[in-house]
Amino acid sequence: MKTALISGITGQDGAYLAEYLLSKGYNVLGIIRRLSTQNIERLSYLNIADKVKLLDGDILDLSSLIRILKDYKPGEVYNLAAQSFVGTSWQQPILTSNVTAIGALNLLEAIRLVDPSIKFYQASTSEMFGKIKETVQSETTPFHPRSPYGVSKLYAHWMTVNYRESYNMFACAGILFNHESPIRGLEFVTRKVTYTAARIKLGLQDKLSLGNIDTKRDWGHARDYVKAMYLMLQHDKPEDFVIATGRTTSVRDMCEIAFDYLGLNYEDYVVIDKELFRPAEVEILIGNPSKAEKYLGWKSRTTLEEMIKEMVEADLKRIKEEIKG
Ligand code: NAP
Ligand code: F7E
Repeated sequence: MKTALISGITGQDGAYLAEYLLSKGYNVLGIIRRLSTQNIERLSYLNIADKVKLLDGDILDLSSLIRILKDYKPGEVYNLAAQSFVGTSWQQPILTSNVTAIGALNLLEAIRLVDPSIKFYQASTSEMFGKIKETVQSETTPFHPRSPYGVSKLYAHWMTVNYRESYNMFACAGILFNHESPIRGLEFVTRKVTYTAARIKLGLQDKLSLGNIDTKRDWGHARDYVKAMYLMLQHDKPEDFVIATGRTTSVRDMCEIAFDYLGLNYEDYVVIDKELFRPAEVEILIGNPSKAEKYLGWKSRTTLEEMIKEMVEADLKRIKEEIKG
C-alpha cells in the first residue's frame, strides 16, 4: 500500500486530494497543526475524517516534519500548507512568508535529511504571473508576483526547482490557476458570492459588498485539479505543469452566473466597496494547460457554470439546515 503525506489536509485541496488518494487505495496521512478548536469540517463534509490519519505537526516546525517522515515513511509528500488568502498577505506579510515560503523549504529540507527519494509536490500558483508578461500564461512565461503571497509562493517554487537540480530529488511544482468548490473558504470571491447570493435568496441578507469586479480569473473545480497533483508525482520525471481551464471570466460575469441561477439580478444586490480593493491587483489570468494535457493526460472537466451551480446548491442546503437548527 502506498503512503502519502499531505500538509494542509484540512484545507480545500487537502480534503479533495485525500479523498482522491483514498479512492486509489493509498494510506493517507495529514499534518494537522495545534489549534484551540478542531478543524476537520472539510474532511467531515467529504465523509473521510475517520479514513485518514492526522499527525500533529506544523510546517513552521522543522523537527515535527522530520519526526513525521522518520516515523511514517511516506513515499509521496504533497505540500499544500500555506497562508493562502492574497488579501491577508498584505496584513500579515511576515507570517505569510514564514508559512508559505519558508514552510515549503522546511519540508524540502526534512525530505533531504530523512530520505531524498521521497517524491515532493509543491502547490505553486498562477499568482506568480501577477502582472502578466504574456496574454496566455504557460510554464515558460516569466513571473512578476503582485502580493506578499505571490512573492512567497515564487520563493517556494524556485526552492522546489533548486532541490530538484541540486539533489536530484523528485520535486515538482504544479502551477495551479484558481480552483473552487463548495468547501472553498468563505473569504474567496466565488464562495463569498455563492454563499451571499443564497442568503439573499432566503431573505437573510440584502446586499453583497465586493471590491474590484472587473478582474478576470481562470476558474476550475478543485476536485478536477487535485488529480493533476497526483498525476505529476506518477510522471516518469519531475517537471512543473500549468493546470488551468484556458478560459477567463470576470468577477462581474461570475456574479451574474450565480445570481441568475437563483432567478436574481446581481445588479440589484452588489455594492462596490473601495476598502476591498487590493494595494496591487492581478488584473487578468488565463492559463495554457496543453503541457498537462499532452504529458499527464489531464484536462479540466467541470465548467464554471456547473461549478457555480454546485456551490450555490450546497450553500442553499447548508443555510437551510442552519436555520432549522
Ligand atoms: P486553504 O483552504 O487555505 O488551506 C490551507 C491549508 O494550509 C489549511 O489546511 C491550513 O491549516 C494549512 N496551514 C496553514 N498554516 C499552516 C501551518 N503553519 N502548518 C501546517 N499547516 C498549515 O488552501 P487551498 O485552497 O486548499 O490551497 C491549497 C494550496 O494550494 C495552498 O498552498 C494554496 O496557496 C495553493 N493554491 C491554491 C489555489 C486555489 O485556487 N485554491 C491555486 C493555486 C495554489 P488550518 O486548517 O489549520 O488553517
Ligand atoms: O480573488 C477580486 C479580487 O480572493 C479573486 C487563492 O486561492 O487563487 C486565489 O487567489 C479576484 C481578485 O482569489 C472581492 O480582487 C473582488 O481579483 O477569490 P480571490 P485570488 O486572489 O485570485 C490563487 C490562484 C491562489 O493561489 C490563492 O491562494 O476577485 N475580488 N471583490 C474579490 N476577492 C475577494 N476575495 N473578496 C471580494 O470581496
